Amino acid sequence: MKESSRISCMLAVAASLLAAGAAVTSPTWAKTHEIAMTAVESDVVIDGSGEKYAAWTFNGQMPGPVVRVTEGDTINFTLTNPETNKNPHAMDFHAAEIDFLKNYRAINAGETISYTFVAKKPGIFFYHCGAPPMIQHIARGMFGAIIVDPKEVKALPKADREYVLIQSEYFKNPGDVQAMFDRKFDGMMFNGGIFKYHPFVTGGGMLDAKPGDRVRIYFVNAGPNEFSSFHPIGEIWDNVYESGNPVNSLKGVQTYVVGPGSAATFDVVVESAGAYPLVTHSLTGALRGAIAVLVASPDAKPAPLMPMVPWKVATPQTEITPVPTP
Ligand SMILES: [Cu+2]
Repeated sequence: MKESSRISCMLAVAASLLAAGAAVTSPTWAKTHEIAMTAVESDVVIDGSGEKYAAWTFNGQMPGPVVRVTEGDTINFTLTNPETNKNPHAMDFHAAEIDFLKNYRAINAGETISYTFVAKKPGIFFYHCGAPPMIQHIARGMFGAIIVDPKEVKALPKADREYVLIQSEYFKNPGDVQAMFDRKFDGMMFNGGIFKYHPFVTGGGMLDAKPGDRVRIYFVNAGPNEFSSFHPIGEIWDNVYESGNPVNSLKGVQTYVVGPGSAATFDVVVESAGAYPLVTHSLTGALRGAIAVLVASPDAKPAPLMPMVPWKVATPQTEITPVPTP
């Protein structure tokens, strides 16, 4: 080989390596998302009678907003802690793989923090405030979900309907940190409400589906302490994906345990019209609020990922739930 052709060959190899490197760091499908949230210390409604709770939240709602990106996407995240707040706050994304000390540190009221991460692994992930005492910041409402869709669109079967369901414990005295350490919860919530998706309870709603639908539940357990034993009454999970990753696939599962700080994707194909309560089969939780009734009916309407968040109860039905007299 002549010297000139050897050099041009080496240049071609170098160029192809550079191109390959560029493809690794910046794949053509990947997007960049600017995601900003604000820590808001304010009341939220936690049951169908309009009961208020002194929550700490992301963006004034419990749970915080659902973040949805695709595997390989970059997230530029900013958290603002307004001067009007009284407490430090932070943000920890379980979908990120970045330094905890630098990025998940608590910021004081009046401060802002920004960091960047690439959502490298597909699935459903928890996010939460990590400011001390973390047990209280999560119990008071600073949690949410981020869905990282697989870049391969056929990695999961096509779902007809999708919902995000986040389980968390309710402590009636939001200042009683000792009760949180002692696991003395007063209620169990799905998406920040007690019996929020129970149509027979005052102010309750439901999750809608049509018979034959493949319903996908992105399920997160915010805790802070209790395990969820997630079960569809009258049905069987067709598929469960641990952490929502398509490679972690189980079939024909009756009940699946999701620990605090974990998540899984559950698919159920509702065979026929009817009601299918989704519960934690740890019954102290279900009977204190963690029941979401999936109702299959031919005239089911389209629904958002997280129905009734934030929960606004316009007219409490006092004939069913008496107003306490002072
Ligand atoms: Cu916080």
